Amino acid sequence: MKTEREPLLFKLQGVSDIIVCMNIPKLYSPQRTEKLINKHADWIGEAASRFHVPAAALKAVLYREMTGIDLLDPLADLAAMTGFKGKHDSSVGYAQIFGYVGINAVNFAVSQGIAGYADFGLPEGRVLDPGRLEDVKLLWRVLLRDRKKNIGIMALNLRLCAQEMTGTADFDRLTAEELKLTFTRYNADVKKVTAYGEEVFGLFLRFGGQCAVRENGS
Ligand SMILES: [Ca+2]
Repeated sequence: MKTEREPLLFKLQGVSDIIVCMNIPKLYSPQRTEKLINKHADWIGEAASRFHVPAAALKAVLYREMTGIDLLDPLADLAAMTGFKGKHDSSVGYAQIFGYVGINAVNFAVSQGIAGYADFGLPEGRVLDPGRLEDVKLLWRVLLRDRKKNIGIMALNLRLCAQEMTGTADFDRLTAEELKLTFTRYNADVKKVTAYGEEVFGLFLRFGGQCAVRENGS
């Protein structure tokens, strides 16, 4: 016979555990997300053409990330902003990007001549360091405060994800499987396609995206 208050309550370590047990409402409904994606179509189109990433890929990731943001997500950002419990980074903004991830994405783009630090209001003259707290805070604030730059850095991160997973950042060459791997990498540091990768690929097709077809691995 079960005794009162166990086993669940004894497992609860704090607020974060309680939150896991609750169904937290989302910040953006699918309908509102679609509206915001349409509203920012110009920013998305600009990032797509400047950074050579299909607009459909940007819309797909944005849709998946935005519809996943719950009402408590801003609390994690507040903790990062104030340094609460030593926290200085969080997945932030429409595209839910961590500061250190943004640094890696921008560094990659700069190394390829695709973008410059000044494009994102960042200081020129030295390579940003994802292990340096001040640099992480700097990039994180850009991601938090500037939605257009958040979308731009998402595009650059997708380029880096493609490079890591497929050996090229040229989206015109990516097959369906390679796109799934690229989308997977946006969300997790794993080598096999996840449900997230499958889901975003489905969204990519829904937003009009196309993939390359290659035979014999050529
Ligand atoms: Ca977040």
